[in-house]
Amino acid sequence: MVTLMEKTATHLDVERIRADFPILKQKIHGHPLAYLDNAATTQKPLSVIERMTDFYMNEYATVRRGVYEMSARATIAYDEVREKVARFINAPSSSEIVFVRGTTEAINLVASGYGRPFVQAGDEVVISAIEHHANIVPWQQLCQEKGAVLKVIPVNDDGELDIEAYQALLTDKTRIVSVNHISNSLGTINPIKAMIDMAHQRGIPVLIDGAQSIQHMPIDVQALDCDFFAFSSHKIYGPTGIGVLYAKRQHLNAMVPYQTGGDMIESVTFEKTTFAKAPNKFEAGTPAIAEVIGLGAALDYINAVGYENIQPYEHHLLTYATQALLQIEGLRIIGNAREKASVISFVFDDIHPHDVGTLLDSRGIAVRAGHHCTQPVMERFHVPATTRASFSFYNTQQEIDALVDGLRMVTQVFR
Ligand code: 7TS
Repeated sequence: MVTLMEKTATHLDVERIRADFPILKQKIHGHPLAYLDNAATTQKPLSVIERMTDFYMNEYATVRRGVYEMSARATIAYDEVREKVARFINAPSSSEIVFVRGTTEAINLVASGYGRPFVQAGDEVVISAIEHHANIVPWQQLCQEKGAVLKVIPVNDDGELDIEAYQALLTDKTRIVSVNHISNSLGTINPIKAMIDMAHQRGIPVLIDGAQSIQHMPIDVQALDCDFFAFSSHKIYGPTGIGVLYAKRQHLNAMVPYQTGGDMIESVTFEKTTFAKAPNKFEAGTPAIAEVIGLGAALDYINAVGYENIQPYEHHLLTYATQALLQIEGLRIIGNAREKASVISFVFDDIHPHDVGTLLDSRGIAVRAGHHCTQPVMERFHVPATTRASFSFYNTQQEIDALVDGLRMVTQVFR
């Protein structure tokens, strides 16, 4: 299917983009849907939906196992997506791309596969104060098991990491640094290139949790020189149940398998098993075949729209929304970093975020209210929860106007 979009260097035709996303046309409680929860998950363009449907209708078969034609074709299509992912993030080789269920599984894989052999008692793991639970708990568990120490980079009142403090946290005992590229609850874009360079000066590998950056900006893992990069397909307009771990080959070779079973072996006897090479070593069991195909279609879609068009437009939405929200009496934005993605968390000191979210929903506006799986961030900013609006390139200024009107109603109802 040819997607309906217009690509020019400076202009994004949002109405034509929206035509690619059938779900956006609906009404919720009688109001046009304003889907502003893109940091949680993104909607799917027709090209992704139709590619997966077509695959199931005409091409579906298992991969890497069958001798028959359909399996061979499915395997080729599947392997092509691994190549496509490698090109998308500029990985040197598709053998450095491991398919996983999502960012959460990617981080767990590294905490287990890298952490078990290389982190010992007394060693240190560095994360930041603004991580998603997916980039806290696996490391905390590892540290507990090993008697290692979890160190946390502090964050200032604007939501920016304290880079001097970070540098001071890096020691001869640090075995890995694991930080997000963009905070899901504050929108902060972290200076990851500088952070990676600082860690590398001491020979420390760095994992970048790219769950939030992948939908907003081009990623070049070679330019970043990160050791690991993790993201989820569902946050870049692809299906759920599939994600990517990029890892440098030397790490993949040194890491131990995370799960064992079919597809990840070279040979098995009752006495001994030898493992396949990466990436297969880390992909036990029948993979999420149609989801991989869908991810490939999503990457094609983003390439066609172009980050060069997405970035300025989303930045415009961020600026427009920030200015408009600050006009609302009593509204406080949590997270005022100089470098921000199109994610805005806010609170009213006298109205609970769940009430805000519920009232907005009654007007068809979908936002997230809660701790956003970042409880330590809520504690740091002394709020129980926030309301979060997060914008994609398919959102419009009118939807932000609807959000602002909705919030004015909220303040009238609750005051
Ligand atoms: N890391 C970050 C920075 C995230 O934002 C998320 C999901 C994850 C990891 C986990 O990704 P998953 O695909 O494995 O679940 N963040 C959110 C969110 O902000 N609202 O819902 C999910």
